[in-house]
Amino acid sequence: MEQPNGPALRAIGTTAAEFERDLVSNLYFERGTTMESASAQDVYQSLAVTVRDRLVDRRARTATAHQAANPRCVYYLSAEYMLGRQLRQNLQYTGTEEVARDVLKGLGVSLDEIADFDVEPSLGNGGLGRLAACLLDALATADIPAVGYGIRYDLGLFRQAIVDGAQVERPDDWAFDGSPWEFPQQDDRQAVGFYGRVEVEAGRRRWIPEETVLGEPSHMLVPGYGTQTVNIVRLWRARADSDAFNLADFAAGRSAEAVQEVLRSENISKVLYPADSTEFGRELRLKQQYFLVSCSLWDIVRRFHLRNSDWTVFADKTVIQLNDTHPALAVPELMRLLVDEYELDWDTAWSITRRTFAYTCHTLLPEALETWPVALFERLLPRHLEIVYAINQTHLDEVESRFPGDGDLRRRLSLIQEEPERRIRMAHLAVVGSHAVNGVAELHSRLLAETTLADFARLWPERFRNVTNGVSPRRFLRLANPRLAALISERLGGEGWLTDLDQLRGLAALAGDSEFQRRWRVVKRDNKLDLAAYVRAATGVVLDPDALCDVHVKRFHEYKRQLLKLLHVITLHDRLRADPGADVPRTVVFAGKAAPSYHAVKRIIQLINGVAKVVNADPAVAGRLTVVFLPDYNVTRAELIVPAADLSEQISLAGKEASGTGNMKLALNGAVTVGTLDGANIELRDRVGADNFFLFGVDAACAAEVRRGDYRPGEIAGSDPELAAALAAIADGRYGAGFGDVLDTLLGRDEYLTLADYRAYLDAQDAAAAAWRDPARWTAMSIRNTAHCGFFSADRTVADYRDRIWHADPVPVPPR
Ligand code: F55
Repeated sequence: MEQPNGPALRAIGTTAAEFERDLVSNLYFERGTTMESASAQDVYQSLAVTVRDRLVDRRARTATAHQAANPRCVYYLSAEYMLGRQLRQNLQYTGTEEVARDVLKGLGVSLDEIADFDVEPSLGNGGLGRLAACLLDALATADIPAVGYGIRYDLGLFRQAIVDGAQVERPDDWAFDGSPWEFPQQDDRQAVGFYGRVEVEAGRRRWIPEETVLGEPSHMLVPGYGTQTVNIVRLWRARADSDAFNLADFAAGRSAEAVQEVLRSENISKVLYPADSTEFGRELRLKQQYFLVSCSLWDIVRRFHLRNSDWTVFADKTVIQLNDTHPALAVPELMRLLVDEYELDWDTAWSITRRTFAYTCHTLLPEALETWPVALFERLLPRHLEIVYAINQTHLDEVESRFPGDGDLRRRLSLIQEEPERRIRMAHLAVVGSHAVNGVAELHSRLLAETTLADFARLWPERFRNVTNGVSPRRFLRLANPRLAALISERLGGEGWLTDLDQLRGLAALAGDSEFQRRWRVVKRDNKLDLAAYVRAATGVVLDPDALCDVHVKRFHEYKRQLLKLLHVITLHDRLRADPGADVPRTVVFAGKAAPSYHAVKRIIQLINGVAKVVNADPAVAGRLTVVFLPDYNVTRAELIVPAADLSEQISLAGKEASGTGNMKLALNGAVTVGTLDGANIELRDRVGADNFFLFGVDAACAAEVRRGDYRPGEIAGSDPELAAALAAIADGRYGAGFGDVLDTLLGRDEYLTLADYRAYLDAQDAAAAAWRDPARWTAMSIRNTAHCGFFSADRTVADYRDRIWHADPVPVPPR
């Protein structure tokens, strides 16, 4: 986008009159209607464009400033982004929320009603995708030149409905009613090749693809908070060539055949794969990965050439962060571009490539490390396979020279796994092709270097580092919890904390102040009323705003142990039937999606719904215990639940959760954590203080040891009467018949040590209940959680990436 110089542009202002003029004019010229006859959808679309336009001028100035400074740019490659709704964010970042509210009111419309038409693009599965969005927010806020690259899936992560207690997946056609935040760029399409063969031409190898698909970029604006910088996230959509439609077939009545080629091409960006953590091999997914990488690298190189001509400075101007291994094909693709297309010699190209890439790993689960069958890879990307082999050869030669004769080590470090079938190890490719490798929390980075990537850490210790995750305080406090944000700003004397989250420390002195505590509790209660209104409309369940709001919200996975929480609920149900004073009044909220093919956790969702039905209908516990499963957890739902939570469940088996980020969002909003020594929980506890955190459970070392020994879950169940009773209640069909399979996983292997941690978990919950009975004590804990969460700002995370990996300087954008 160019700086508007030439003919004068219509000025974009922030006064009510200017806002109203633009809104009405957008309604007229974009929607072809007037206020009198506009639908709510018309008003929403025009409002969105009116707000968006207020960022366009900043974007133009940002592009100009970047062009002039020729800085080092950060390119974030991610197959997933969970950006969340855009309207309120952009109103806030442009400072037009009040103006918009007043103007709409004057026109007889309520902003809150219109804002509900805003649809979140759910282009991710969970934490990894949301982290990408938080980092983009913090990058722009830090004035760092950055572009996020991703895929514009037509269908985002499935929408979850609960039918007869079970998860049902529905397509998420998020842009169905229009997508006002996007700028599609049909004139910037880029051809991507697949299949074909490698030809040798004058001694040079060149890939001749057999099939091409067009990548069409569409970008969304990523404004920084309190700054003029507006970066972009560029999402690629697959398009068939315009002559792919077979007119002859169509004319002959073969309409399905006529569109076959169009569909085959456009299928590439049709749907986000709903797998989280379990590896699965699908040709279309590999195609998606290459599609993302090929389009994005072409764009990165094009941008480089706008400002530079000499390849030797490429890595000084470019850093490409790989968000997990999904975009790791960028390593051989950059090599192919440099060697085959730009004719650099191999060693120069390899040095540039390594200096350009950095890789973030988000897991420890071996089953989540991506590998691709060599046969498939060879068919789809024959030249890339040759390049991977060549990289592997140099790599293994280095291993041999450093550790002569250690064949076993060579086998373990190879980019190719040989047994049971030959597969390419994408994590190894990413490590070998990068100058920096990071985990996402202290424990995770340590375990990566000690276990999953131990051989690499021995080979290149200098490449390994930690960058603990963080979350955007703008989205997860200011936007999600305006009441708490207002109270904080009032006490801290301004909004400086929004970009300097350590300032929250100033609240610690108020932790014991009874008037401040009262205000704090009013905010929490009001947030619970909002949640209750939503829950009632969505599920019919009525929540008590004075009950302890206990939340377990995140993707479903056995390691996250939703089942442990459910055993606690069942035990509470038993206890309360015998003694109504056995626990504090409590609402337990579950939310999260299960991968459609992950049968074991879909059964747990059914069991949760079975328990909820029985407990909520049991007069013996009415007003004491309520259980809800809130369907379709996404960023928007999180923004509703997180501000209302009192107790945050972070109960994964130690050593399994890489970091977690829900733990940070909840603590920031004053929820107290009950958690294990896993992921970033450890750092959270260190900061908020052991007194303000309910710790329980085996640690990672102990968990590994238990797993190695002969663990007998049946014996634990036999020796703990309350646990035995909970299991018996499930077996007896109290919560629905036929949950024997769930019991079998517990009493058989109990892979995630649910039974081993049960008693310690109940004790921690009893301690939490005791603290809740003393409102002054609880509120002080809650305030201290918020006060000591500054470290978990995504701004700190970005500062760490900048200092430890990117070495990219900010480029301030001058105001107009
Ligand atoms: C998505 C697709 C595939 Cl093929 C594999 C994994 C995923 C995915 O969504 N992973 C994910 O969300 N990982 C999470 O990343 C977070 C951000 O670093 C961590 O906080 C969290 O611990 C980790 O599980």
